[in-house]
Amino acid sequence: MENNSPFGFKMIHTMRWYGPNDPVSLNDLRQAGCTGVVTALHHIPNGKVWEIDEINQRKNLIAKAGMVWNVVESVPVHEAIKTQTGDFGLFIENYKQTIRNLAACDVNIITYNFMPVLDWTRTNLAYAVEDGSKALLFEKAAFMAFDLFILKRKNAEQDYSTEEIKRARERFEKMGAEEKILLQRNIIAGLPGSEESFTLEQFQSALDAYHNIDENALRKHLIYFLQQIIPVADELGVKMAIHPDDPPYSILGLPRIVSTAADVQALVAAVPSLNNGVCFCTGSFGVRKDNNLPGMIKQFGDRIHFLHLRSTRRNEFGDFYEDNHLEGDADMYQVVKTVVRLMQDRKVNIPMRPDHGHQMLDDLKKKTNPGYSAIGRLRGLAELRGLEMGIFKSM
Ligand code: DNO
Repeated sequence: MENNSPFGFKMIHTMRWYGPNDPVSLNDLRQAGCTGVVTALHHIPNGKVWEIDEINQRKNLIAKAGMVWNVVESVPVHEAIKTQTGDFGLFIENYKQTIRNLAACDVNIITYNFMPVLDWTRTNLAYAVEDGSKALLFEKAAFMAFDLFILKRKNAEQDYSTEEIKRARERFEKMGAEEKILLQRNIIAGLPGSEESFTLEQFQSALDAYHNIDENALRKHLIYFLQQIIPVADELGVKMAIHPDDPPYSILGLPRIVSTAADVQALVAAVPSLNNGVCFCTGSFGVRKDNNLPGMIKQFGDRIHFLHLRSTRRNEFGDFYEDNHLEGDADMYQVVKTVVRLMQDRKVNIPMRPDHGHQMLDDLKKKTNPGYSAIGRLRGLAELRGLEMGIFKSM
């Protein structure tokens, strides 16, 4: 999409679509103002090759709806690759083949993550915001209560202060039976897009697989994976975009290695190719005060291949909820301004999606994928597009 005017490069507006079973239709996305779609072949088991036929079918479905499949989110990384156990060599070969097949169909940006066991984690998927809409919440006390008193993870208390344990206990004692079940389900039964779902026993053994894997070991495994796949991406012009940890710190004693600028820098230093890139998620990175979002966009600008724009609001207890896209702790004006400048410098249009959205208006009556209802995301996209245009025109 070349454009020769001095300020010609704009974000490509997309939304995530979970495929034909998504309650939000492709036509809904189109009407919300999307030109692009972000999707994955969720029906293919983790670790298997995505065949060209399947990829083309999905691509054609999107084209028929008048849009383009811009980004894959995600080609999941099998746990065996993260732990370097079992058939991990085979899973890496399969991953390479999936990259080749996607490239053959002209789908050239691939998002993935390297979070052990769990993808994104929240404790409450229907947190009542004062305007009557519902948001996603990570409540530290509830999370600790799950860890300490429901999962009863060995040595979990070593990860928390005495004060935190007291808060967790008080929180747990106030929970009814139903709330406990819901909390457990929210954490381990798999949020939309995460490819795994566990019972409590399965979950414990998945955690046990990381018994001997600390941050250094996990980072080595990720770097090994990158050394294997990035040459394939280089050969085919595919951009790999790693998604940061959400939340961006260790949970449940698991190592996490994509939470800060220093984490990303370590990956860049090990595998410098620009195809070793980032899905810059302002919602995930933004939970940490020490992550300077515009600064990180400048630092890693040449390898940001995809943007998740959303803003969280944190408190002093370590809780955060997903605020409206232009509110919360992320300075979205500075973020979008930095992105607009970056795109002109790089002469590229970077795909973005309004990440998540409140369940609101008519969607409150519907069964929706948490975070992925139509109207909340439509609001987010509309606000972000407006912000972008305002910045763009005043430059
Ligand atoms: C949550 C999403 C994540 C993301 C993966 C990328 O809403 O941002 O599930 O897709 O971590 O692999």
